[in-house]
Amino acid sequence: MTFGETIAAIATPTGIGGVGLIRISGPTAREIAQRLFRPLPPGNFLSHHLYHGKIISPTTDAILDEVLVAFFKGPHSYTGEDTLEISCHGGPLILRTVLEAVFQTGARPAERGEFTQRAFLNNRLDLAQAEAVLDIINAKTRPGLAAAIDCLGGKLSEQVEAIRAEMIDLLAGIEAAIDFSEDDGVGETSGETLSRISKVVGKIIALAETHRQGRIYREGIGVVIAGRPNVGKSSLLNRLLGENRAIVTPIPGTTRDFIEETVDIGGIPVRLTDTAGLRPPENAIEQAGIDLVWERLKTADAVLLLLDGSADLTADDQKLLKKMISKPLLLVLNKSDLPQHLNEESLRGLLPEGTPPAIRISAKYGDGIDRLTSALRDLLFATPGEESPKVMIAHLYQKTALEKSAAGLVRARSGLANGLSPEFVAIEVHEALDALGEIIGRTTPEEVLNRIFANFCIGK
Ligand SMILES: Nc1nc2c(ncn2[C@@H]2O[C@H](COP(=O)(O)OP(=O)(O)OP(=O)(O)O)[C@@H](O)[C@H]2O)c(=O)[nH]1
Ligand SMILES: [Mg+2]
Repeated sequence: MTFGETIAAIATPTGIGGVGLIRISGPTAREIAQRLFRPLPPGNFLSHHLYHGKIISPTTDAILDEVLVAFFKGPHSYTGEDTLEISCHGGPLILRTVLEAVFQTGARPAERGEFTQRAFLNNRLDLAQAEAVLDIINAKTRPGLAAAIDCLGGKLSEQVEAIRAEMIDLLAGIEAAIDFSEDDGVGETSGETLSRISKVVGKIIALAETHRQGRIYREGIGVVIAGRPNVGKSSLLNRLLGENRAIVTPIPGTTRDFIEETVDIGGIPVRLTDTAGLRPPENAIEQAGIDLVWERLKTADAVLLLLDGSADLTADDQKLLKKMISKPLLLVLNKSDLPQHLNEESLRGLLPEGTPPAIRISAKYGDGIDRLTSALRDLLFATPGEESPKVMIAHLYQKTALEKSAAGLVRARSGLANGLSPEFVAIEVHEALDALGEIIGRTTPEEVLNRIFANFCIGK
């Protein structure tokens, strides 16, 4: 597909660098090279060749920069259409000036992600791969980067296509049954069909379950430090960060706003949030701070509930514990350097089975911090040392699409088991197929596509 308009943008970040790249894609890419580049090569610009020369202003012929240009003839280019790349000197003004010259030849500014969107619409990439481009750019951890590279290479797409193929096969069998009369032996094959459906459902669910790890690797994880005032939350944040980021005082209610910083825990970026102490608020400022804590807790992946080990468990502590029990929770008893009053037995009855044992630390002096970080790592990766799956999904809409697909198949299976006529069973399988297709962009609604590409930067 060629689009009517040629688009152009600076593809490198703003600021000063060795080289800055301008990207141009569309039907007039080669014409633009002919208008702006000197000396003109004999004949024409050849695809996949690099030319050294100057860019001139199309209005005054003034030399704007000394550059390298590369021309890529569609469909053998990133977008699938004719593409020109101009490597300029990497200064913001020079890039702006050359880009304006490109606009003077009739190209228009590219929207966010529009190059990749064109690549997708020209079938150079499917949606899972297009998303992987963004994940590669944004990768924060090595495992996250490796997963995104695999996804761009087509590993997720291959797996989804393989499941689709099985579903299409199933559908063919079910649709064939529509053409036969009821006593034609459909009953005999349906047992086999049921177990094939179950197998496919298993595969889809297994892929959906990789979302938790995929997301951790892609985005890191959010951990909120919560507790009563003065138990040492800010001291713990400072200790884990290795710097005095948050104010610590003996006055309860010191922290009002939340403070968020990222620390590396075993290669996983953990966004740690220090919060206001939770108690009945004394004024509107404190109330606002406490409201924020509950907001942050809603989206937290895990909670460090901090208690003061040198004091008895209070009624407020117990209330907080009860409210947080639904989250992955680590109980931390601070101030281990002082005589200890908080008895772990008093906690046991309050916690559900399987809660990891409380950890005693001294945020002030650093005791127990290693134990705390390794317990946190174990909490995040439910099975310690768990191997990461080969193919992971990193985006929520992918998980939702998989769940929708599995649900459709489950309905098909129970329909079949209950003797529903094959026409209706086929409808459910069609829905399951469509849902699966959303991951690779076969059936993705346009507004979802637009939202996805709007997350890209300009020039990608
Ligand atoms: N002895 C001892 N004192 C500590 C320890 N951790 C914190 N403190 C002291 O406890 C007091 C409160 O510490 P903060 O870190 O400000 O407590 P907080 O939970 O952030 O308090 P708010 O912001 O008011 O909710 C300060 O005087 C700290 O020095 C510890 O491990 N041992
Ligand atoms: Mg504080």
